[in-house]
Amino acid sequence: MSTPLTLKRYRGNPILMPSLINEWESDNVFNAAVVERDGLVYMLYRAQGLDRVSRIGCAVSTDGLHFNRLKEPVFVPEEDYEEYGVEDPRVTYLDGWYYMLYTAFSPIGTRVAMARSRNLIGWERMGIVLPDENNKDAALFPRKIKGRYAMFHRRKPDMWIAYSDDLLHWTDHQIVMSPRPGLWDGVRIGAGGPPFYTDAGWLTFYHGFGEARIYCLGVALLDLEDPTRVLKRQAEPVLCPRAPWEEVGDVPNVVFSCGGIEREDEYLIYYGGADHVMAVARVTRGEAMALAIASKQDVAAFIES
Ligand code: BMA
Repeated sequence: MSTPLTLKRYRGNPILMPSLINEWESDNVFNAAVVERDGLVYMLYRAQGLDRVSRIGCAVSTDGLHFNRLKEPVFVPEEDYEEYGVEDPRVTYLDGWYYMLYTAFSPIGTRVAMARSRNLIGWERMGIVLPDENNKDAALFPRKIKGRYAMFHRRKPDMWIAYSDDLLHWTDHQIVMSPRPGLWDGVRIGAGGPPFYTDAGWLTFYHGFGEARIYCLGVALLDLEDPTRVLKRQAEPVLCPRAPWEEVGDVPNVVFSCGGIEREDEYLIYYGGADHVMAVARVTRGEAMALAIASKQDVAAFIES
């Protein structure tokens, strides 16, 4: 591919910052799931206050850029397995429900847990879905694959997929992508938000870091029927920390996405900057589909060689 795909930052970033008015979100607001529903954009963001416990707040917008927050968090730790916090929500709409996969953090470690909602405000717990293992970065696919639910998850240092008939029991675990030693994502990778369905494949944004521990975002296109078949994975990252609020914050040099939305002609990718604020960047559908063209060119070059 001649010009690598890159995300263009919105000039008005950051779009959400900690609020000194609400103690529970006075320290950091970051790593949000974002969903469009009936013309409104809902941002479900991870928030930390002085107690450093992660809770999930909700902010609503008509344009996806300017948000009004609810005063109280919509999801807070209640179970033993969430004692230290509920982190990094990723939300998928499927069959009339919004499903949230999140990291439940407690003295036993990090577990992938699930909750569901009809309206994005009231949530009911479904429990831990990947028991007995430290895991995170889970995201549910927005469609079933060959009749089964599918989700990304992360067994260090790789990005994995698993399948389920009932959303509660997950089997058939397989690696989707691994770090690429020597590149920006050479040490550890994990899913961004749920992948976007396109005719050419699952458009997948993910995070990764290399030896310098700079968290960047990358992009790949995965086969619709078997996402472990990587049709294209761009060598270059699509976004790396460069703005001051990406380089300096609670954890320096981090851009970390838990999801985005698709519009008629573009994708809006939301991300946390330095584990401290929320921001958004965009890429047009045309630019994103250059990945599909590049994957076909790779195949053609391979056949000719
Ligand atoms: C990961 C997660 C994210 C965080 C990132 C960078 O392990 O904890 O929530 O944004 O590290 O600190």
